[in-house]
Amino acid sequence: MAAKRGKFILFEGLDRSGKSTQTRLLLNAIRQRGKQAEQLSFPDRKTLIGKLIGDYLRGSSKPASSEGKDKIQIENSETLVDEKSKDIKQTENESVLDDKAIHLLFSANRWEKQTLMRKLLDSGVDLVVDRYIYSGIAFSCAKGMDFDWCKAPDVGLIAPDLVVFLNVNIEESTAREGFGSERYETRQFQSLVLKQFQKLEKMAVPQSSNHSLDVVSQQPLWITINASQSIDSISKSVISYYNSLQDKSPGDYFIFK
Ligand code: T5A
Ligand code: NA
Repeated sequence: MAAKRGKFILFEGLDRSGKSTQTRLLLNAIRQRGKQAEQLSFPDRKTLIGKLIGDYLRGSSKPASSEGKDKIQIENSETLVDEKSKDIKQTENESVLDDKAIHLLFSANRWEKQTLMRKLLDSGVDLVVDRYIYSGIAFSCAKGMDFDWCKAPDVGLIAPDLVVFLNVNIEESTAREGFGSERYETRQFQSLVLKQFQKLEKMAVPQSSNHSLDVVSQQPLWITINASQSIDSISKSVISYYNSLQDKSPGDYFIFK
């Protein structure tokens, strides 16, 4: 075990807010100092669970709320079920998963990485993570699901030392390259998700607080950065927050409550 554990930095934000870009830049900055750092992204689409999630996300560009309506209509109409049984089976294979089931899969995808994450942190390796618990809660609550229900499966996970919320203007993120190719990628749904992230932000330790507060409150520090700035100036702010994080010993983590 290393004398100091690695730091756990998490990027959160709407789709196309620049998380992957900033994850890569922070990772490079840490490595340039000769420190070990690893990147993790959630969902991790390479695991068995991640493959199911990937199919779900690619399956439809419609937000789940509108899909729910279709499902109820199908369930209530026997004739429609007879006529369309083939279609229904096919749709099931493609992308129909109950909102609660997909929520639990996203959470399970985080749990399946916990042993690895602890091992890396305890051996002094920094973790730079692209989406985690907060995306899990924000995207599901944006469908109208209950906050406590959504939070419950993630309770007990290692929480990050620092959450960097990339606060992008929706007009801008939805105009960025590639937007609209996956489920959840509609302007309307993204604005519902943003409201949920803003609720989570209010519950976290505010940016202006003295950093020692994070130890007292046992909560990760949350900073919100204007993600419409240049890639370079966002990266500079992130690195200065990273530099101000306190050292901790192996095994000494925040645990998500
Ligand atoms: N989800 C996820 C849940 O519902 N529950 C969960 O528990 C979890 C973990 C996963 C989806 O699943 C949902 C949320 C998501 O809808 P994903 O694989 O994380 O999706 O995909 P995205 O979030 O869409 O990730 P992207 O890679 O598409 O977006 P990023 O990483 O935020 O953005 P990035 O860095 O790739 O940048 C996008 C574009 O913008 C440019 C980049 O060059 C790139 O072209 N860009 C900027 N342009 C101008 N100014 C800046 N500052 C810029 N920064 C980046
Ligand atoms: Na996306």
